[in-house]
Amino acid sequence: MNDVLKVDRRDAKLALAHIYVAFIALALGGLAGLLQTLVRSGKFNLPANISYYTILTTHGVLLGLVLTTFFIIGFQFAAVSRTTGAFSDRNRFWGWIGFWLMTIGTAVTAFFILIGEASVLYTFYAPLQAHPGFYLGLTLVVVGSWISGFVLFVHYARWKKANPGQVGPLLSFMAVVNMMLWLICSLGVAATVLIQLLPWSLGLVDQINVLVSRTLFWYFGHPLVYFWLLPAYMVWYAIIPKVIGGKMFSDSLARLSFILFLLFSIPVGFHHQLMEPGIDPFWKYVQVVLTFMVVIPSLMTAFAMFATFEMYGRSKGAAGLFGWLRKLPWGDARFFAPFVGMLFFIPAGAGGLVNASHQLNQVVHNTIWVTGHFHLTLATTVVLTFFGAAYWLIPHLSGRIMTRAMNRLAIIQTIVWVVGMSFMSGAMHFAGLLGAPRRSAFSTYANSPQALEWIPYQIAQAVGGTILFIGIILVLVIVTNLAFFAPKGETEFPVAEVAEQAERTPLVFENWKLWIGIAIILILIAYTIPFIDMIQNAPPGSKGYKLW
Ligand code: HAS
Ligand code: CU
Repeated sequence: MNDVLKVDRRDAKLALAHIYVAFIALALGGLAGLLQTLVRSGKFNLPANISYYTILTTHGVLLGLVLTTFFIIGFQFAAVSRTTGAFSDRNRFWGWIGFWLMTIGTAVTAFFILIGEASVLYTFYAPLQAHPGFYLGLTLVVVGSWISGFVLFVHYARWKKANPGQVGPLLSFMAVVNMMLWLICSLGVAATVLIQLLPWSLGLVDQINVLVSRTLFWYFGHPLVYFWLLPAYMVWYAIIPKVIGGKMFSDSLARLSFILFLLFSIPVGFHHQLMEPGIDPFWKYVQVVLTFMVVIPSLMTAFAMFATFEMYGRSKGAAGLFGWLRKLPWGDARFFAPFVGMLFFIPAGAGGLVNASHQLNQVVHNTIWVTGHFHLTLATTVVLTFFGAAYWLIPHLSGRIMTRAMNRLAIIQTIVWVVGMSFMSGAMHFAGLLGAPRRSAFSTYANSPQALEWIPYQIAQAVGGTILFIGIILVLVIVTNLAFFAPKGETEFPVAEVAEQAERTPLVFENWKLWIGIAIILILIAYTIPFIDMIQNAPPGSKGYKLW
């Protein structure tokens, strides 16, 4: 097997370019988030003419779509280059094309949001209608990401050809699965944007089938959240064991969980549409069952992480049920930040199960509980893992080292995040249970007693949001230091080995025809009949609304 220890310098540049854009998005999106929580506390008004919904759209697009996609693609380029060798010049060239398309697309989208022509939030739900430039910009982002995906596929195929009969390196395998997931699901958002939203916002047609567009969106939107999660799982499975000085529990289990994500992430979008009329309850039920199937690979991941930590702790002489906890390297930010992410995923995932249960969804849907849910999953579990990865990835790529002082700051950053998020997301969960809506600016709803009940929680959200903004400043300080100012030197790109007692990995995990075939069959089962129904029994379409 190739034993490439360093990411090629030219690949490093490509990866870093993506990561820079990601952190710029974090800075701007984080500022928007701070402003939102302040507005919603009722104690602060935005300066003249700036709408809450413009800020909210900026926040969701920059953090949910831009930060994630850029960080993930940059990280995956680095991980694949590290484990299967440098990209060819031609592939790297296409990688840059992908990068520029995504960057130009982001700039175009951001422009139309900021001039107030696209306050449609990050889900851009019809019948809210944005300027065509908003949809065009997003299309460029998606097309750019597809190109980057194909670069990975071609590179991986070349490695497989050169190493016949061998299992591909785990991190590269995982990156390939994640990009396949992304490719299959983003066809849905491409379809609604190109066939429905764009012609409608250009005025070529004046009505839109709202249910079809939301269905295509969620066909994409749910797997999207796993496109964010899987790179975090790459770090947990394949990198954290090495960071703590241990070994990976099982390579096969890691691959199996990724394949299960490929199969079950997509045919589940209806769990975002449980309250929507026009979908037969039977098909909602089918997709809820599949949603509970996609929980299994996360439970497997929890098991594997416990096993890894416990194996390591016991190898260091830990005794008792939880003695291994004391052996973990708590002072190492590369471990600490992702570990806290794992810890938060326990309540975050439990909240997801609540959401997916039809009757409970009636209580929480469209309330700020849901916002609380994804600030635990995405903005804590995934984001803290990305921060933890950045602490070695950026210096590895920039040829620098993380100083002890920066490591200490990163530990403080993690704690600040935990405190800020506990206030903010905790308050969101409680206020949501009391009925506080999501996606809405401050209002007392004519002083209705119910709305007045929410205010203390909204103040807690603003407190949390302010603390989180301090966390963002801290991480930006660290990242800037690691990219440009830290002492020069060699930083390891940690990649874990598998424990001796683990079984050999079977080749069946790379039978792509089989897995993609099953994924497509599941998608067809879950979507064909309800989709035909939506088109055949469609109510009159809707004109576009600009409510801001
Ligand atoms: Fe979700 C809404 C259901 C996971 C993100 N979700 C959202 C939205 C976002 C989002 C962004 O069914 C809002 C979309 C919008 O704008 O409308 N979600 C789920 C379920 C899961 C889930 C069942 N969500 C995620 C992840 C996200 C994410 C991951 C981002 C990264 N979600 C829903 C539903 C809705 C929803 C409904 C719609 C709500 C509505 O009405 O609108 C599951 O995948 C969760 C499974 C996870 C677990 C946890 C396993 C725990 C692990 C950690 C182990 C810890 C260790 C450390 C080892 C079961 C792996 C331990 C150490 C110690 C010492 C203790
Ligand atoms: Cu979902």
